[in-house]
Amino acid sequence: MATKKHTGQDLQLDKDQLKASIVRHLRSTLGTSEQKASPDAWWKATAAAVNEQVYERLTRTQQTHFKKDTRAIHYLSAEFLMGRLTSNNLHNLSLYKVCEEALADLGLDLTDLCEQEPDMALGNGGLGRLAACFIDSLATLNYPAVGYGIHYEHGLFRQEIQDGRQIERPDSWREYGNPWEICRPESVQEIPLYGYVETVFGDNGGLKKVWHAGRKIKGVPWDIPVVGFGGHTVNILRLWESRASEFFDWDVFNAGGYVNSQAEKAQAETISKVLYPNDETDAGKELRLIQQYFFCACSIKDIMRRYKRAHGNDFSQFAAQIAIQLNDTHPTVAIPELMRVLVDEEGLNWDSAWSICYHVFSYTNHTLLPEALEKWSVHLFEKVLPRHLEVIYEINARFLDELVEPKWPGNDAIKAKLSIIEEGAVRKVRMGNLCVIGSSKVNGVAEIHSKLVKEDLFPEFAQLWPEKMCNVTNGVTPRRWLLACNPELSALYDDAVGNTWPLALDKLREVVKSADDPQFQQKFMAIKRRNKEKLVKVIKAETGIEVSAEAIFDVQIKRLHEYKRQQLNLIHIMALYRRLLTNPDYQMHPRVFIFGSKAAPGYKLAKDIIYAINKLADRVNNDTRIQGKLKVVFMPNYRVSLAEKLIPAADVSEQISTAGYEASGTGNMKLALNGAVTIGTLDGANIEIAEEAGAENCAIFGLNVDEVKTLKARGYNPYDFYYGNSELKAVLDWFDTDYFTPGRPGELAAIKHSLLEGGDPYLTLADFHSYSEAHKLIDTWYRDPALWARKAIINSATMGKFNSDRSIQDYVDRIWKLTNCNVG
Ligand code: GPQ
Repeated sequence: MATKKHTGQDLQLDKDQLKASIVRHLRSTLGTSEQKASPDAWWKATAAAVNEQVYERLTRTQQTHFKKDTRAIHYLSAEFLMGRLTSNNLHNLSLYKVCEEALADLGLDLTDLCEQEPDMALGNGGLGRLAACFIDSLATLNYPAVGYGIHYEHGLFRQEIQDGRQIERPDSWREYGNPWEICRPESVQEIPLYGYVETVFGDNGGLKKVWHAGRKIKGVPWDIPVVGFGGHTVNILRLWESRASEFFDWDVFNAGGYVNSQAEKAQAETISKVLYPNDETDAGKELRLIQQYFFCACSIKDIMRRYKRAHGNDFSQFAAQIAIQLNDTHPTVAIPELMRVLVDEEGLNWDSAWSICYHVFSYTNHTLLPEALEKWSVHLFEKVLPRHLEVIYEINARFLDELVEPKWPGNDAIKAKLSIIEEGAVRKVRMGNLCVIGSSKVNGVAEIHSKLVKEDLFPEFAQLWPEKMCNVTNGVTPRRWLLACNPELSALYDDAVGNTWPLALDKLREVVKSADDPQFQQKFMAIKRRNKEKLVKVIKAETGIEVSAEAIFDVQIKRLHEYKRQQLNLIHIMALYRRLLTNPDYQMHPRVFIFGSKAAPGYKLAKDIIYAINKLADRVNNDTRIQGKLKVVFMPNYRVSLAEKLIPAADVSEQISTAGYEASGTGNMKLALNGAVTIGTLDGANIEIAEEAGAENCAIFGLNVDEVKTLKARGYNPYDFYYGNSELKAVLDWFDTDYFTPGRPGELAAIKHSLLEGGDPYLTLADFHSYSEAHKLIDTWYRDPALWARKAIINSATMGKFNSDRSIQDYVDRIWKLTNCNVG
């Protein structure tokens, strides 16, 4: 019997069919005509035509999953940074070319049309984008998976730059509708909050807890289909929107309380109104805890509903069927929620319920920064989730008595450290400890990070459960981050190694043998050059700044944080500028430093650094004395769709965090994959990138993790470096002047202050010299075109390990134990 090569092949469309479908949707779905349709209507009609394909495959996937009933993973994440979906869905359905041609026939350009789509920015940065890459890989590898999160009405703020300063504007990604989401009223859930707990006699004579909620909130699911590459599996991302439980409280309304009933409605809707714009800091707000509980409780109910449809009230298969991944501590409250549901509502005894929970949950840690490890005051917990606090106390008591006491008899210090409850003036619930105690596996996101999680963050837990701690190095989807964003390089790779690399990124290693081939080098660098020329236009359009594609494009794109050290890049650019001013013959290839970064609105120093970069840019870009050798560009409103334009055009990738602070990084992977050479510290995944590409193809600098620890233990004094390096001193003293802020001296002084009196907690000054030397190396390399091309090619060709498909397969093998479910 002939095997079908491609499931879903019967659905493939040709150009004319797609064209007809787009026009039909333009008329019948969008209610307009070819003559008067706006670009927005054309985009939505195109999406609607594509959705015919998506929904059919979604239905087939769901039928297959129901029939096969194998274990599924439920990825709980407060953030999914999806970006745009049009080009991604077209690529994954193998419809991109067809659609391009269909639209061309209609006189339209697909790339332009894709620009109509607002980014779905329901995340802050790396953590949210990782979740988006992971659900792409899960669908691509045909694993049954559901992503669960929050349907924020407003995603991450839109950043405007006014006189060099960041201004936050609301993001309204779905103001005019979004064609990729479907509301599912049939799966609405109701969620309790507040109230009190009553102890009553249960049917079997035992005591039973009943939570009388003070309020109820409705959770309305919105599904975003997640199309795997090849279009076989279409999973869903289910995002919960909060609504008031009853639209109108008629009694209140009739009694003249219209305003009150409206206030209730507004309060309920507030829960999913906005994404917290903090990255790696604990917001510590009541609303944030409610957000977390809201989406976890809705998701657990949804998981229960689906499980019961297949298994009724027999929970013996629950742990075998259900895996739940906690993406950082934000969804931790899912653990006591599942315990509550199993014990209070389903009547299981504690031990059975706990055994289920323990086997269902796993936790990924994404940071070692203490300020990011969430803690909630016991008082707040008691008010919002009174029953959950009781459950947490019970989990904690059993853990301390049954595990800690036998292992460390009478050791109160260890008990205090491992307890879920932090004692003190304000007692707190430690979500990290709860995660570790309630999960069967805990993973970090790069080798070094996982080692530090084990040795520094949770050493006693690692002693208790050595087999619980593991590593899964992060990855990125090569479909979005090479195939879709860099079409010319993709085509070159198709020619060189065949077109299977989007599924098997390791294939690109074959290209290493061409790294010294002048013809291949020429093609590779010509593509980079054209990508840079495209970016030159974007830079001009967005900032008015003129840059030359002849220069080295040196890119630092990531959230603004002291540990990521944009300030190190900043002071190094100032040093270069000073060198050029003091020595007009200073030898360097022209360089454009490009930044893209949002600062948390309340993070004052981060905002000052953005301001300083912009003020430096004003001065440098308009200084004719340096003959255009140096340009500085701050691209406003950094987001996924902008990353897709910056990354293919980058020559140099700045990955310069203090060693031990960047858990992994994923931008580092995307940039190297597109042929940028990394200048970086031995931190996070940089270490593994250098292993794959060869250390000689990266510019590694700075203190390593051990050296950072040693220096800190010895007592780090930034003044040693300030007085020990006259260039560094001169650069820092510049901050006190009005050189960059004419007429307003001292406006940038906070940066200098943080690096000296502030103690320079991230060792910026300690790494300055080594960073500056690494940049000299980059410059020397670049001035040898064959050498540079070789390094760029090798970087791109050796990133196979960082395919998020590999990460997902590691999760499957080490944690989730799923079997693939091929959709027929
Ligand atoms: N990360 Cl805890 C975030 O983006 N936000 C967070 O709140 C936390 C971590 C990042 C982390 O900084 C990067 O090093 C990782 O590559 C990324 O998570 C994904 O693991």
